[in-house]
Amino acid sequence: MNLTKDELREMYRLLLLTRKNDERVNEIYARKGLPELPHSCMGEEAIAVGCTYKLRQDDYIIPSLRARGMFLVKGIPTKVMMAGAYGKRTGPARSISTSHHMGDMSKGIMLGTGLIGSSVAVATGAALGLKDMGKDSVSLISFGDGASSQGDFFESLNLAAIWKLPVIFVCENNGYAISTTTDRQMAVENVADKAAGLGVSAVIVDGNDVLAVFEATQEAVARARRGEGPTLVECKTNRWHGHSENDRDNYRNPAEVEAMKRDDCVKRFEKYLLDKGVLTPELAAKIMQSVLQEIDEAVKFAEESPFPAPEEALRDVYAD
Ligand SMILES: Cc1ncc(C[n+]2csc(CCOP(=O)(O)OP(=O)(O)O)c2C)c(N)n1
Ligand SMILES: [Mg+2]
Repeated sequence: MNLTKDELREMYRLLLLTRKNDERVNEIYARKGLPELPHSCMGEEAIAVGCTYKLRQDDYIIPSLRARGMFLVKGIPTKVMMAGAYGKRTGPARSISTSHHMGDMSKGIMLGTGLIGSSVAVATGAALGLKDMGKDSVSLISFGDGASSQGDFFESLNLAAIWKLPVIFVCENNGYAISTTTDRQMAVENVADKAAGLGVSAVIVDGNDVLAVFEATQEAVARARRGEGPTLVECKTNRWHGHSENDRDNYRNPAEVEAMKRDDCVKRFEKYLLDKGVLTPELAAKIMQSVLQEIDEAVKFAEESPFPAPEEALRDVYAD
């Protein structure tokens, strides 16, 4: 593994920032409501951080609904994400887009959509464009197990395999599509099994292990840059909350959710770094303090920012 101690600590900070940001947004939503309905990524942070860490600025990503850490790794400021949750003018694209589907081409983030599965095709098209332009950049898309049963998924993987496109398909398999368990929406056990039938290399990793996700993705990226085509990285993970913060999650046994929380990807990485001596309790406390301060500042920024003016709604929608 090619990571320095500073890089490992930075990964830990990003994991913690993703977790604490999510916690804060959920808390504000529960207390006083927010224009944007939060879809918690708690339990799944290791995938977002692991698959995006060390990507280049000119690699293109489309994060899923539950991959908020990908924005942070790619350089979207916490305060911009927070302003998006508040629907403020300082949010992504003046908060015309939701903050979980935002795009910023200057950072290599393509705009996603709420249409499950559709972005898999967009990312594949981007990979075709990169290949045609002769670049060695890659396109990386994250999506859920539910999305892997949409037609877009099969068509995209099929073409990506035939044309050896530089695209990495990162599946966050959390076992649920809203309330539907994976065994009720697919007849094979793994999403990776679907890739095999389409000629796409696939690997299954523990999605709660940030380094396992990082290594598998880095390998996939290297293959893609060498012109060897697409890879599907299936990350097995857990969704701690309901589908969204207004989902009462009454279809799951609380004991099942409690068991998930015992395998906490942030705590697991923290323990690993402490055992290795990369982190000390003092340093961990310092990182925690700086993360909480960053989030406090983001909340202040979002609360003090103005709402967009109504007449701005159509700006950038139609060409002049
Ligand atoms: C085409 C389409 N069908 C249905 C929906 C409603 N919907 C939103 S999220 C979701 C489930 C997604 O499950 P999964 O892909 O496993 O992602 P997860 O929420 O578990 O991260 C559904 C059915 C949608 N947004 N788009
Ligand atoms: Mg799912």
